[in-house]
Amino acid sequence: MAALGVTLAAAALYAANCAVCHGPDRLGLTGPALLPENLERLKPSAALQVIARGRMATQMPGFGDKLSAEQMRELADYIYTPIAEPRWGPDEIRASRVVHPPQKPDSDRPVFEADPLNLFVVVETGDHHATILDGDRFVPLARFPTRFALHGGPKFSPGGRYVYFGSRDGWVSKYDLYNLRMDVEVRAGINLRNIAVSADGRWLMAANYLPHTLVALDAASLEPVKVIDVRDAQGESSRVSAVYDAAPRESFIAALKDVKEIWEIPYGPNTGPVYKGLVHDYRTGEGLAEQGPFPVRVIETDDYLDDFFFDRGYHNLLGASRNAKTSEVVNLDVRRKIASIDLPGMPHLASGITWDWNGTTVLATPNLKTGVITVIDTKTWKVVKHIHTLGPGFFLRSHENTPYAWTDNFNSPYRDTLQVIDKRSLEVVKNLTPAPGKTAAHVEFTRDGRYALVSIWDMDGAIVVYDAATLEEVKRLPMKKPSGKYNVWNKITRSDGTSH
Ligand code: DHE
Repeated sequence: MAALGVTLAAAALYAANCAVCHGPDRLGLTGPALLPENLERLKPSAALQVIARGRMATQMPGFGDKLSAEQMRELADYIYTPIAEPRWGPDEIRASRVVHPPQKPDSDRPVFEADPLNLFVVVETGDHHATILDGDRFVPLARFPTRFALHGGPKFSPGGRYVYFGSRDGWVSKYDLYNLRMDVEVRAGINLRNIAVSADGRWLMAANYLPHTLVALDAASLEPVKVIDVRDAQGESSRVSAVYDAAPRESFIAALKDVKEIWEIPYGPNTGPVYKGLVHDYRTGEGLAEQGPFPVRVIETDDYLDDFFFDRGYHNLLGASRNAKTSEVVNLDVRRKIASIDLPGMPHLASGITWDWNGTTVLATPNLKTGVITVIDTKTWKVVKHIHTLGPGFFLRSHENTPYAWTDNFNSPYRDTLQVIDKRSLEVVKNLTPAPGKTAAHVEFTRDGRYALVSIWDMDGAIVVYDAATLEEVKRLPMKKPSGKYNVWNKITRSDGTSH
């Protein structure tokens, strides 16, 4: 009874102080959602600090002089209390859509002089903004607010005119790079992992942790086309860890967190979406055709696989589980495991890259728990080398026109130091510390591969531009905790050295 009383008191405190921004149901409004699933990355003690002092560079005020210490603790406990899985179906998604009308008629050509294919989209997580950078002169062309806490790489339309962002809170935003303006936004979920855009630019698929859905949107209007309830044949539902566009296969591939399945969802002209309106239950028929638009082909796996890397042709994927020490190679054509690789360091396969080496193609991946870059032959699926680094890293990047791959030591005391690996000798050839004491991570090259742009992850941070051949710094642009940066050309041409 006492516990119920405390919860009721906390609910009242929440309604009086928080609901106006975070929503009466805690699903988020102008402020982010306050649910255990959305707060996974924030310790309760840190949440208490935010309630007391507010959050810098956001509209979150501090309540330290309004509420007692006890009331703030009750509130902090309350926001970590689970709620029944919220309903977020086609109606809620459609109702959330925000269209930003243009100030003047849109141009179908870029409104600036810079090369539209050598732009960088820089995500600044410090104050939830994005900067559009001219990749030849390294000058910002625009800076605009984004939704709270973007995650995963932004995705581009095939010609590079539009860029799409996904936020951890479920928002999908479409930005027009030619007219430098936000076009339309929609909330596809409550807790979203990432988004993928089909190779033909017609569809966008959003992967959600909450609810357990994949949401197909029309990429032009961001109207929902289909909400797929994610369950295995036994009815067990699953969070979706990530969704990828497998362009050569004309399909989306989804990694599932809680069931031992990989899902392939074709969107091409033969098996893809014939627009028949919304279909909610994909398991209504035996064949793909009966499933309506975006049918699901299920591949059963031996383990839970929630992080993927695809070979160049998208015939095979390497899948890792956050819990296992072994990764599985799954052939998507025969739809079964063809090899397993011992990878105990928790590989971060989403950051893997490939290059040609000694007559074969190798895949290299950082590891989140061990200070090695693992290099794997994609013909034999055998480990070629473990390249030892200063500490566990997060991202790995290169470009066709450079002999070097760059990695970080994000999860270690050496997080301020980047390491440059020679792709021929598979040796570390240089350490770079652009801002001592501040995390340096995530590299992206210009479209010609001449320059490498590095993020300094700090409120008083920067993008540091290096000459990719001499490894000398050429420019430094102040930014607010820039996380990733994404070059239009490298993305739309699916450069081997970058994420897709
Ligand atoms: Fe990410 C991409 C998963 C934590 C920054 N991250 C991805 C992708 C996956 C993934 C599957 C590829 C999807 C895509 O780009 O479309 N990330 C995970 C996790 O499972 C993990 C470890 C825990 C979690 O809670 O999500 C995780 N990621 C982080 C962070 O803590 C980072 C460093 C800071 C942040 O802003 O959240 C972070 N992840 C990124 C970035 C990318 C990313 C910047 C895009 C990389 C790219 O170059 O494409």
